[in-house]
Amino acid sequence: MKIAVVGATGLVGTVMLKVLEERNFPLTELIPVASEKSVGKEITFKGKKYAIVNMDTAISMRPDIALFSAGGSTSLEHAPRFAEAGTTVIDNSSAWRMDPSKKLVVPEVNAHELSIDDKIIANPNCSTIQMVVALKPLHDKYKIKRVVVSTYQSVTGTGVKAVEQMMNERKGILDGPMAYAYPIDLNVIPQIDVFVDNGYTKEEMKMINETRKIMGDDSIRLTATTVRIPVMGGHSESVNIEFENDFDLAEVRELLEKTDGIIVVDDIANLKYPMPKDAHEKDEVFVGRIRRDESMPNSLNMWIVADNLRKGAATNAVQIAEFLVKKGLI
Ligand code: 11C
Repeated sequence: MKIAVVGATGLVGTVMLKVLEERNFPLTELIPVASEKSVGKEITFKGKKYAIVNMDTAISMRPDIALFSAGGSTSLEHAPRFAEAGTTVIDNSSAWRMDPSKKLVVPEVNAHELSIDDKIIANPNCSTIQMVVALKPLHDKYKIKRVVVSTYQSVTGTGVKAVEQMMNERKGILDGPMAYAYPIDLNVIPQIDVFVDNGYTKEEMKMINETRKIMGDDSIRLTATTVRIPVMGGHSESVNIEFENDFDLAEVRELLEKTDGIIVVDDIANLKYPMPKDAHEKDEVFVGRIRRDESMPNSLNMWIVADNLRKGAATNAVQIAEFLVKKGLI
């Protein structure tokens, strides 16, 4: 199994390599791919050194799977070239997500949709992934009518420049390069990505549109407010859900506890609830503060946290690859 990691030197690419290594992915050859300025540099994977190559070299090596995390325009240009060479691409950008001919996959939710003909598979946005993992078992049981979500998102979602901005500000360096329009340390910015015509941001619209596509149900109504906070380690979400049918709170908890990939941390007597500092470098989605919304019938509140670079990006992509291998779909 030859695996290419496109964008191997970026924040998500680096975590992809780590996750492949940790999960002992059955690869025989690694092909790290990055921009021309990194070509020739070496990365170490499982104690072995691999030279970074460019896109054309990688395509000529005909990998079985290419994990892409190199941005939308790179993906639009190069993912089809890999696919034509017979490689299955799992793409972490937003380029293909809403393309009706491409699957948008969170393995715990809809891996069953995948077939051998899917040569470009889209990996969803981080804030969407962690939410749908928790929504799916509840939707199956009680049918979701409406979701209201507010996010508290880590600066790592923006990339290295944002991490540097926050760390500089923390050290009192206030004239360094800015990833955001405003200081992020000691601040909260109610804008993630650019605004679109309806007054929402692109991040908010991704959460709305991607959730419906992954859950395969356009009848679910959603509204989102996405917010950047000065935190690393993971995204947090306050999620309010209205169901068609009533639920039993103990049963909700049991359903979540039984779901693959979810860890329920909900013991308020001992002040236990999910936090990004605990989710950091973990592959699971953490759910807590599970309680009835007493202002509405059939409604629930919960708090969802996950490492946005892991389950929100790299781990989800590697899990898709694992599923393809297990089911013989490559
Ligand atoms: C953020 N969710 O936290 C974004 C990053 O579509 O994959 C991921 C953007 C994407 O800023």
